Amino acid sequence: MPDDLRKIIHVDMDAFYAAVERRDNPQLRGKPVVVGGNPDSRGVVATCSYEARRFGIHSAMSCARAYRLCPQVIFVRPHFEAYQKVSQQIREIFLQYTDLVEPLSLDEAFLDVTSNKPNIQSATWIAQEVRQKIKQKTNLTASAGVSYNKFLAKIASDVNKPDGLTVVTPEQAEQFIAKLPIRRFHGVGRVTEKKMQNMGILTGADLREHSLEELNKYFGKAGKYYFNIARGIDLRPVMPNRLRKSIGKETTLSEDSADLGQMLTVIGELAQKVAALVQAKQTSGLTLTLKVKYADFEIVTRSISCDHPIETAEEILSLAERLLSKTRAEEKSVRLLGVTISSLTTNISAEEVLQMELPFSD
Ligand code: DCP
Ligand code: MG
Repeated sequence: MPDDLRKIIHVDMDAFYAAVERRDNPQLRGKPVVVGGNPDSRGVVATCSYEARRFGIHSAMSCARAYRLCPQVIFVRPHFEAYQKVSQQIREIFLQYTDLVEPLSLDEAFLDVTSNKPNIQSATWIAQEVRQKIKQKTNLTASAGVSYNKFLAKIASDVNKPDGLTVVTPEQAEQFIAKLPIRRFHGVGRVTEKKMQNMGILTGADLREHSLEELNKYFGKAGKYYFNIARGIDLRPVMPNRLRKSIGKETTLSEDSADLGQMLTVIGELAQKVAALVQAKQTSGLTLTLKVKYADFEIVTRSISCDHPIETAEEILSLAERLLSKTRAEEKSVRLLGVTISSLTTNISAEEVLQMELPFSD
């Protein structure tokens, strides 16, 4: 298929956590709202309402800073189960149109509707239907971008946020990209942005003036990618079910053991590793699972779900210890132990997934 004949939609909920909180608590409507940690401690902003964004508040900023920018801001704690429910509801709507749905996080996904279940010609029409159905089902708004590849659809969905739709046709792509600041290009992180600025590359148009040889010279493998996206070429397919569902680690003991103390030491080390991964991915999870393989190779798992996100090594260890007591570890001796966090609360894997697909990262 020629590379400009696919029909790709990117759907992204507006101010997702904040919108859910506002829906469920009418007192928050029309007010600057931050969802996140505690402003008195070292909490960060997960997201905020558009009213709060007007004061310069944004995701990943410290709550303390958000408070300084807007003292009347209302801080609310997240309700992950509500977000997961909405995530499931919108997924069901997407699947009415195509099975080629690639979630990037709880609130956003790519859909390839080149061929689709209801046989609708216009991807723009589908995007409007999807947005309407989301509104009906969840009472929340989503924005969508429609184009012929992932790169353009994703950027397009941001253009008319909130509650907007943007279409970039193959004819419009060149102009659309020419005007884009390079930091909006996926795969351009801060380091690359600086490097490009030093070369006088500020927009898509500037990028396009550089030859493949030149870009290869400065950016190595990534040169080809930049060369292509400057021309609106992005052949990455929409990959269903790419969403990371869990983060875990396991280890085989150096010798089978029936010693609880030794098992807890191993679990403590696993807990440290899992907590570090969870933090690196800026996520957390609601469910902890302990896996035990006994010396006779029988495998059992025990799980526990919390009403708050599990993030720290200490909490992982203490939960895992409780789970271990529900196994026959001491009796049967153990060969392998594993610790996994699931029901992830955010999915910063959006970035991760995109980076994984790119030939480089910075
Ligand atoms: N999120 C988070 N920490 C971040 C970024 C996001 O916890 N650093 C969570 C909260 C967001 C959700 O993920 O509500 C979706 O992220 P988006 O980037 O899509 O942001 P929003 O949906 O909040 O706003 P927008 O309207 O800009 O999409
Ligand atoms: Mg969003």
